[in-house]
Amino acid sequence: MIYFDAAATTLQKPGSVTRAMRRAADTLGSPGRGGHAAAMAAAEEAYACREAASELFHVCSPEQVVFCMNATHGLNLAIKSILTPGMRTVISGYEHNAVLRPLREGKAKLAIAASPLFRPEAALDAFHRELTADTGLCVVNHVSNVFGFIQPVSEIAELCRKRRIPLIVDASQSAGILPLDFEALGADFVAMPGHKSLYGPQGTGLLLCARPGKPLLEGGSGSDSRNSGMPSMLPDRLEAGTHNMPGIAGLRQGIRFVQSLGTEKILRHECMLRQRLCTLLEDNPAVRLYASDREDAQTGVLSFSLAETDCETAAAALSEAGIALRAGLHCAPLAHDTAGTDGTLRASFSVFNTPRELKKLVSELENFR
Ligand code: ALA
Repeated sequence: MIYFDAAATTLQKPGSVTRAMRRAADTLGSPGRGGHAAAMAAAEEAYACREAASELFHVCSPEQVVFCMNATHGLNLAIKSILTPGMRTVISGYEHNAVLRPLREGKAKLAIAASPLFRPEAALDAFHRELTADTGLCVVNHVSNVFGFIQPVSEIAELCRKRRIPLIVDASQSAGILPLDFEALGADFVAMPGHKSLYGPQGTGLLLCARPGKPLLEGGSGSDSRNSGMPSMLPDRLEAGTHNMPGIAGLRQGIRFVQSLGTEKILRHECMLRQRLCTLLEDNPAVRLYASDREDAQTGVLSFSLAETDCETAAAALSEAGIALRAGLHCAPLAHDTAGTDGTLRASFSVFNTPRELKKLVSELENFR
């Protein structure tokens, strides 16, 4: 199979990830649950993963790195830690349902800082306008999962800091691809999955926390057990229940893999594939590309549509031909509304994809001319 769906999940993982998961399943107990060798080894592994993440994302202390099941879990934790009903909440026009649904459930008063695709300056202007004095929260994704649009998150964060508005960043599509400096950003929370560009397994995610936050789950933490409430300190406060140690061990190796390559090289490779695919598809009049010429505005994610064929039908045909792409709304209807699309085909790459694989996709798309 040719796999171009890294924005959903990276399928090819470094060998070190799967080896670490196997070793963890065979040897690790649970951190904080017992003083025996297996529990101690688990505590060391979990701490080493927090350390690796805090190094990669410039988090002051490894304790501020909270393990989650995925970015959705982290975003729910973050949003529910800050949001109160009726709170004016500013979001970009490219947010995912992982942001929209908890905000709606929490009765946020939504204000959308909408801007055209691949125009970071316009995005910043929209946030400038919308981040009014009565705003209680701002949530923004670093990169749109549908279009790979890189939002000016540092500048938005600066606005939020100046206006004293709490900020949550959804780094689902940027963690492992773009540099991310948590301390410099000054966000309250940054959520990310482990299973996309950090090359960890499904069932892992991280929430970087600048404040203790409110637990979504209460239960055993392996600490402060006489306390009838959750401990006040991180990470225990937000990590009730037994940890996913095979996942955490795999994620640690995924982070090490990203560190060994460097995000700059990873981004360059994925953008090179996206640009080559654009060039190769230029001759096909049935294809409409959603792409930017600006290097600072798009990652290696490319959405496109076909003149005569609906995207789900095309994705099914491509799947038959052995090519995996995601089609439809990508759980982000707002992004499509903002960009004026009603579903797209999306090719998204990882470091394991090669230019040779693009040719097969281009040739299959000839069938839709
Ligand atoms: N949000 C993920 C995607 O874009 C799952 O496919």
